[in-house]
Amino acid sequence: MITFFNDLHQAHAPEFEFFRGERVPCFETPARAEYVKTRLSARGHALRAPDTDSRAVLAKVHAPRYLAFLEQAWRDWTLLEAGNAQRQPFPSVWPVRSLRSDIEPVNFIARLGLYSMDNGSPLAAGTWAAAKAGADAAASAAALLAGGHGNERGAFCCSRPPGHHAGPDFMGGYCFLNNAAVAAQTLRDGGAARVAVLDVDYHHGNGTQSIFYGRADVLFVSLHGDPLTEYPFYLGHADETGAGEGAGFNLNLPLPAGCSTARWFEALEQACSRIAAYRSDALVLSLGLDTFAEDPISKFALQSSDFSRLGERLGALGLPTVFVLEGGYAAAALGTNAVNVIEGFEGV
Ligand code: SP5
Ligand code: ZN
Repeated sequence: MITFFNDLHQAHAPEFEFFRGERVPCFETPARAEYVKTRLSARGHALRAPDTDSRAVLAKVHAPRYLAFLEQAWRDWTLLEAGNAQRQPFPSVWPVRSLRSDIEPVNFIARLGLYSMDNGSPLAAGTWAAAKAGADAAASAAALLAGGHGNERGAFCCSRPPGHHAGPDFMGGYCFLNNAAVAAQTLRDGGAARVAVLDVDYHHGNGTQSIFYGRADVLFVSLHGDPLTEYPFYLGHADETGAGEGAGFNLNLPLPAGCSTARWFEALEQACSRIAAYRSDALVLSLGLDTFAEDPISKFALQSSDFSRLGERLGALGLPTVFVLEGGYAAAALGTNAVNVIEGFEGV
């Protein structure tokens, strides 16, 4: 499968995140994408540099003031104080209920809080460059399929940081730019009347859901750990079905942490039925691999062979499909698991 990959992902390499009040090494590391790249090459899949600028599409799925903040964030941070180049900024205050989010403060940390859902999205010098290259990779994969030339039925965006927690105007959960939303919007702009997004990451794709919640032209379907106990906690319940024109075009299938793989595949079947009934022209798969049994931060039990089965089931939908890498923190297993999905899809 043609894969879009950009070395610029390595520029996003923050050192620390917070866990139980302690600074710990980041789970979301550059090695993740490198393991996937290595396995793709070993299996003979073509790697291409992104060839589509996502800027115009980004403006359709994210708020201008958020994009402006993110692009300049590291520069603003380091201009504050010389020592900041060696320090990671973290938000410490957020405009929750009854506080105003319409006025952007001047203070950097206050702006960072305004544009964050958590303190779990560490920024580094190359965050914008990496995230923008990833969005370009998502746009490139979607443009390849939207063109309808050639015989490609699938395309893979192998990028990081991930994207599905990033909402219209905020970062969160290691995510900055919503690559799946970029892919879906690119497919729409390329002529697909209806696009389905299926999110199989362990964590609910709150950002993608929010971006498309009021729209009928993009169906969002997600299977994930129940938000009552699992991140992102504040979205992802079964009663979230869409709003306004988007009513009926959002389907959440929360599953208990620790549930069996059989139960996971039953939910996948429900997801696929809904997608088939929607009769979309294309599919975007938010491919989180943190459903793997050995994932260090998640609690589902999929084995490497189950990722082949996932790919086979997606292939049976018969839709042009853009695969977008999301989470997955058992880094050394990501290559095998990602390639199993795409080869299952291709019927290899
Ligand atoms: C893209 C993606 O998968 N983002 C996930 C962000 C999760 N951040 C919160 C992690 C909370 C982890 N709790 C760990 C328990 C480990 N024993
Ligand atoms: Zn995840």
